[in-house]
Amino acid sequence: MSRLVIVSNRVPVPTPGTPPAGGLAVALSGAMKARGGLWFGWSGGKLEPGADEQPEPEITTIDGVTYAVIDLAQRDLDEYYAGFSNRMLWPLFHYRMELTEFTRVTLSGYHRVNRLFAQKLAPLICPDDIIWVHDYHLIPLAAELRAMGLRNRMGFFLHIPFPPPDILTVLPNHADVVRSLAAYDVVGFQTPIDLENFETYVRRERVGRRLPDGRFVAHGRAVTVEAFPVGIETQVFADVAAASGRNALVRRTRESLGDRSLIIGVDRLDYSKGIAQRIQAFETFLLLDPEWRGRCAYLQITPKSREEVPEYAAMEREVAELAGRVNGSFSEVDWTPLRYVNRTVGRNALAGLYRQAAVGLVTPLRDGMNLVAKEYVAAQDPENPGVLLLSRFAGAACELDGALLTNPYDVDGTAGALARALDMSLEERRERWSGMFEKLKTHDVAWWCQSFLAALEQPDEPSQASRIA
Ligand code: ADQ
Repeated sequence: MSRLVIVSNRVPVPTPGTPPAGGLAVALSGAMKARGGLWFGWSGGKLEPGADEQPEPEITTIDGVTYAVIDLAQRDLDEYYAGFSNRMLWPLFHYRMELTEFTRVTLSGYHRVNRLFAQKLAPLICPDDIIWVHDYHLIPLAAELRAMGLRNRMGFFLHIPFPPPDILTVLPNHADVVRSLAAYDVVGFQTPIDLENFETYVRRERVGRRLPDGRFVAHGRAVTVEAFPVGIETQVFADVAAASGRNALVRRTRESLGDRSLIIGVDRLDYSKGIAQRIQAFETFLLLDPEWRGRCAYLQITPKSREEVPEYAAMEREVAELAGRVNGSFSEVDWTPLRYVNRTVGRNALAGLYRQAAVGLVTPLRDGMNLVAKEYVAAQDPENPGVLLLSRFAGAACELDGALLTNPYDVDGTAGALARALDMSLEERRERWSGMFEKLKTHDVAWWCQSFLAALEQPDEPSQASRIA
């Protein structure tokens, strides 16, 4: 079995005393432990001004996995990370053209950091290693490594949506992006919709075609391009949730609710997650269904993220104002409708809170997959499961067909769906939940990881993964 090299923007180096990393990190480290592995990327740290801008990676081996990380200069972070990755690719790939900012300076910083990654990684690579690159920050990495003479099998997984061609072509260098993807042997998307968008682009822009074996020929290379929907550690999550009654935060929350129904939302503070529209839908629901006033509470747990990007600061103000307005309008002396919390919550407590909640509100305007939707389902009590209210624009909607689907732009529609979810009979809730849970058990994060690696290791056989759902 070949050694596995993972490359991602950030590397979750385990440190003693920190809580276990998320499901993705666990699955990827598990795959690396099984075959020997190296995880390469940014440390999260900054180079001191004036320091050598080409530092050697810091290498540590923990539990059978080697981690190699580099610090980045402030200029790199401004241009590559906050700039081209998060002010151009992120909004554009989430269909938000009006939030993009394209500059030659940030594009050049993006390529400079990808070249730096390639230069620092290449000496650590052995000829038989397979290399799996993650996400939009690192699209050009394989092309950089190939330019340096590496012939290893290389795969790329995009965690965010791949937009339709009319949106992708807003990117002035869209042709280079797709040419860079063709330098990989396997390209994985979250859903069949992303795959279809890629296929339409390739056809319309006349850069390639699909082969009879399912692969694409683009820019002179044959590439396996498939959907591999990312999963969670379903059973682990379900077990943690079932045992969460002992968790102090979960117990205190339950007590504070009394017999009120809990509605929960858990998202990074990001404009793609549709948090403002969701709060508006909750406000409309309280207006239209006054009998629920005093009988429910909506808990929105939202840690801040990417505060260095201006659009995030603006959204933070907007959401905080909205939350204040709803509470100002509807609170009673002994009842607060919305609990808006800008914090991270540990996994055990989170699982317990999901389990307490009668409704999981997962209403992104656009999302690659959305793991919160899957976690909410996995955490439910099989005897008395809650209802997942899910945006049709989350990748997870391709799989979770037992959810109540909603269009988050339709605030009134989402408000109506919320009332329907809270009123749903036990029988319907059980039926909707059990099909979803079974699917999540088979298509968990280990399955995702194995499917991708199988495609990466077997050059000519498209895997089964794109045929699910
Ligand atoms: P994200 O945009 O970060 O991921 P998501 O898939 O929902 O979105 O994952 C978020 C994770 O963070 C979940 O595991 C959730 O439990 C955790 N989390 C969120 N808020 C939290 C809080 N307050 N406290 C503790 N934990 C919290 C990107 C893409 C997604 C894709 C994933 C994986 O944008 O579409 O599903 O990668 O591929």
